Amino acid sequence: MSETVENAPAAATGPVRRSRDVPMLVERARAGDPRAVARLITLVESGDEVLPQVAAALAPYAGQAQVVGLTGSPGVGKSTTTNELVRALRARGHRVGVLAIDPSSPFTGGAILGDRVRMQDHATDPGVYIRSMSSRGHLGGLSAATPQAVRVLEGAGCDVVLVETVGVGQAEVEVASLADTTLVLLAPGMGDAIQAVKAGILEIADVFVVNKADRDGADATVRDIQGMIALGERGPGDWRPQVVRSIAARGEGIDDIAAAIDKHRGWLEKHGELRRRREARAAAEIEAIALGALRARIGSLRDGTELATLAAKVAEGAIDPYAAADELLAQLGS
Ligand SMILES: Nc1nc2c(ncn2[C@@H]2O[C@H](COP(=O)(O)OP(=O)(O)OP(=O)(O)O)[C@@H](O)[C@H]2O)c(=O)[nH]1
Ligand SMILES: [Mg+2]
Repeated sequence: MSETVENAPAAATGPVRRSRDVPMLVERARAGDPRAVARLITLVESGDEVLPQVAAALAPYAGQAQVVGLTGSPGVGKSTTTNELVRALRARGHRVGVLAIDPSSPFTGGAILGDRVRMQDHATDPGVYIRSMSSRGHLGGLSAATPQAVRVLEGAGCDVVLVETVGVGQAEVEVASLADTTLVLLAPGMGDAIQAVKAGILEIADVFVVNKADRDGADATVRDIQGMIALGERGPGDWRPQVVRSIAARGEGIDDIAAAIDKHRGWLEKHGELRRRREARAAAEIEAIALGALRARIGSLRDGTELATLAAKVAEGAIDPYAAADELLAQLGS
């Protein structure tokens, strides 16, 4: 495992060959072979037709890793922080998986992204898998692909999986909310705290990290966030989001971030929230897969004559569009 998982060769071609390969691939991934891990994630990322078999083979290993999401504006320091957290987790002896999700770029098959440069420190560490992922082509989108990639890393024996996403839109918020613990990174200035409220990422934050604390305005940003947290309604047993400062570029504050993650983990377990979050994650996953399948079937209807026939009827006023949509859905069920 002396390489990052992206460097492995492309998956073998031909669905029959791949389908026969699945149990063997999973076995190799279980044994810690980074090429097998890479191929499995590539299958997930590309929405390959053998995915149901991959998911079935990985099902027994579900829930074995702690999943930590890191989100925040572009350039706030997510990758730098991830890199440092990997170092801290390795020092504790954990096996670590990293998924850097890039929702804006098309399917890359693991091509080099800038992110990886900041994680090269761990490129030769056999206890670390690092993978950049983009899945615009995936059935069900990122919200379906990400948990499956997490399952691959769980199957490969990772104790902790760190998921980095750029927090700029709803899809990314969804991905971040799939984690057991979500870190929202902010930087001083730039009205970042206000942006966080607008983007709806405040609700998903378990821990706020004010990174780039070497810059002016860090105190004000911490105060802003604490003010917003104070306004939130919470019951006696509820989690109160933690606020931590860091200078990730110098490796400062990383222990505080790790301590906040541990504290949240303790709270999750004590209140049965870990199970609740994981069930919510599974529900979102099932929904995304089902909607993706439905969308694909509607797409194929669009290529056929059914939709054209219904459209002609609606256009000429013979039926209304709701009735037409009902008819279309009825055809999907048949
Ligand atoms: N001054 C200062 N710079 C930092 C700090 N942490 C990270 N940086 C720098 O900020 C820049 C962006 O860091 P990244 O870790 O790539 O940020 P990111 O959030 O992963 O960026 P994207 O993935 O592009 O959204 C790099 O030049 C880092 O060296 C910090 O604590 N202080
Ligand atoms: Mg990054």
